[in-house]
Amino acid sequence: MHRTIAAVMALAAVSACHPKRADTPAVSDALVRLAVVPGGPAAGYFTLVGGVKDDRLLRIDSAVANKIELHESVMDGGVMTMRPIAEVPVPAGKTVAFAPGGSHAMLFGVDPRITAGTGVPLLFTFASGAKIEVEAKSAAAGDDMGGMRH
Ligand SMILES: [Cu+2]
Repeated sequence: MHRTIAAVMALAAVSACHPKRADTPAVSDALVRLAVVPGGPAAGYFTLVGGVKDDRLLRIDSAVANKIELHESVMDGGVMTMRPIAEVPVPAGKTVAFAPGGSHAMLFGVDPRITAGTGVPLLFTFASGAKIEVEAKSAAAGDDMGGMRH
């Protein structure tokens, strides 16, 4: 619990250094759904809101995951499957949601110390050069999305 509070305070301090927030896209509602099977890939969901200019999300990194891929869900012959996407357009002022059933981030090799409630630090890198760090909530595979609070 104390670690979570410290992380939130650290993020607040980082945010305070960048008052011109509308210049860059914003990231909110970040949630990492942990794998049902320990060691399996976790799924990341979040909402992007474009800044004053069009931008593109290029990648997401985390100190607690070996690799993070951006995926989109597509229908292929009547079967829902997913495929990697190289980048995500974030038009100025538009909201882009990464949500269950649609686009998501896939986290591979998540640190086993990450459990529901510990939180997951994510660093979003955009084509403009903007880097936005957020602390995603971590939830167990079975947790109801309706229980998400912020
Ligand atoms: Cu995926």
